[in-house]
Amino acid sequence: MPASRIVYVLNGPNLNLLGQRQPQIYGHETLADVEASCRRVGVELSLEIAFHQSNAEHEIIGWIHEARTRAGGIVINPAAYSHTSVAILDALSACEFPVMEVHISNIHRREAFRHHSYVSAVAAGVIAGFGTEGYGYALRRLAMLIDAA
Ligand code: CA2
Repeated sequence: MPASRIVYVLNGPNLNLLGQRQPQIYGHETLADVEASCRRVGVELSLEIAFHQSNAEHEIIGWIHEARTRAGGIVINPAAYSHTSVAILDALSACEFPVMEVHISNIHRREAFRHHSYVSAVAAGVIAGFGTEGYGYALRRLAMLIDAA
């Protein structure tokens, strides 16, 4: 598998609780379901998926640094760090490949503090409000960008 076809799918804090609380906002799928569907789409698109979740900012930054030298793109749902983390923005800025930002909910129809994401400034695209299906759409778009490069 060439490095360009390895894609990191990174998930920020509290996304380990998916499917367990607030289904009216985040749906009924668990993070394990999201991982399984990313892997299915990955097989279809000939992408190798490195799927991770952490509640710790430094761990997410570590995976971004790892991806920088061994991957062809990142799909990231930074969760609450979207709205707070210049450190994650800086780590993503050091990546030369496309970054797709995903939000399960439509952050723009929620509280004002969710309307701004630091990550969007370096994202090739942003998907919000498509539920967990957004991960698959992001992977498809990333594969198109990788194939076109
Ligand atoms: O809509 C999204 O995907 C978010 O990135 C999710 C974050 C939120 O802080 C962002 O504003 C939008 C929250 C993730 C927490 O997920 C939970 C899932 C189930 C139960 C509790 C939290």
